[in-house]
Amino acid sequence: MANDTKQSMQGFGTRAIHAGQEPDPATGAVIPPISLSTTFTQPAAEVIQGFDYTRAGNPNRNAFETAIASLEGAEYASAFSSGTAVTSAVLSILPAGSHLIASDALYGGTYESFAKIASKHGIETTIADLRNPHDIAGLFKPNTKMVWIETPSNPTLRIVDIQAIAQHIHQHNKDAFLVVDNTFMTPYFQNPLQLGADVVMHSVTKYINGHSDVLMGVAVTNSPALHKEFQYVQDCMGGVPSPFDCYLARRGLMTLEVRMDRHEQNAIQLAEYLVNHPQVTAVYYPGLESHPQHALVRRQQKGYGAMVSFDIKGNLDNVNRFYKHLKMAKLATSLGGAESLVSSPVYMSHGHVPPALRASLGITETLIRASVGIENVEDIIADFKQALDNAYLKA
Ligand code: P1T
Repeated sequence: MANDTKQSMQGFGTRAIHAGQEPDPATGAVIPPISLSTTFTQPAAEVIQGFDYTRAGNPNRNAFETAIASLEGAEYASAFSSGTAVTSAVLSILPAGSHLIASDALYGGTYESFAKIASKHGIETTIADLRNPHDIAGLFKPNTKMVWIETPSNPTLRIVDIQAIAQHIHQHNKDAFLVVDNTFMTPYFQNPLQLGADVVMHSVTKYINGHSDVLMGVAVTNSPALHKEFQYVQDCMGGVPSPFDCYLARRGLMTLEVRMDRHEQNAIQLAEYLVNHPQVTAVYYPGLESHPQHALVRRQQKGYGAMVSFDIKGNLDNVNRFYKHLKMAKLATSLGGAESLVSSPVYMSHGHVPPALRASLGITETLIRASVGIENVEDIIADFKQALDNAYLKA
């Protein structure tokens, strides 16, 4: 769906509430209703008035796509049924025999899409540490069509310099496009298209919907050609979200700014608490001055986000005792909801990533990933404190 440029001068929070969300012309309803109909009547065989079939487009999907395009400062957005469906959609537009370059620090499922699915269809992937952006120069092949980076990365919050990578691609390999997985940042904290990326993808499942009750993804771009391809994939591969999910995600966007501010305030305080904890051996959080890429973080991001990973002393027993004693935060996959969650990437989000690659990324048995929620921060810190204390007491 194309963005309404009229609204592009308004503030982020204003666009998050209004972009693509006009009152329903039929009833005046301020919040447009959920359009469940899968089909729309046509005035003539060859004429479509707005919509024809929900796989190709739907009023609720339009509203969501218009809003997220506006928030990324983009022309176009295409919603899919999950973040992973976006990855599949992007892979499906690459010609057979293509080569892609991906940063090594990726969500485990994205790694699997490249290493285990795309490889079956003749697409070759080079996985590389791209923290030094100049390293990419030696990786291009004549058939390199795409570079995919995730920054900050899941779960050890590594950063890739989007602008530097984009410059390399656009100078040396004009055929290739750059995709940035912006899930951890949301458009509120980072806008990769403005740094030279060609496509931004989000797992909408996370902060954008924000309430752990929708599975959805989106690809955002300023390229009419890429947008046309994504629209074609929506219609011809069919991995589109339901109207109800689009409605919920559009609703989630209305509070994105206030949620992200609160998430981040809480995360900063939890990270600072953990840094000083005697049982914590490492804290990964872009907002800490001790983050090895903090200067780049400050240049490229408008905020630090709310994912905090930390390594603790001991072994898996201590980790499981920590989980068992948490009273509020839940041990669960996923992130970005209002509630605080914790997880063990080595067994959960990155369980299928090869052990050597996991080890090089700092994903150990004692690494705990926290999605810091928007509860009262004293309660979050108190919960982590008592669970950490208990993790080391003899049973
Ligand atoms: O779950 P899905 O909506 O398909 O999105 C996949 C995805 C893509 N990119 C990033 C950075 C992600 O974190 C995810 C999903 N991650 C988890 C489910 C997790 O627990 O890390």
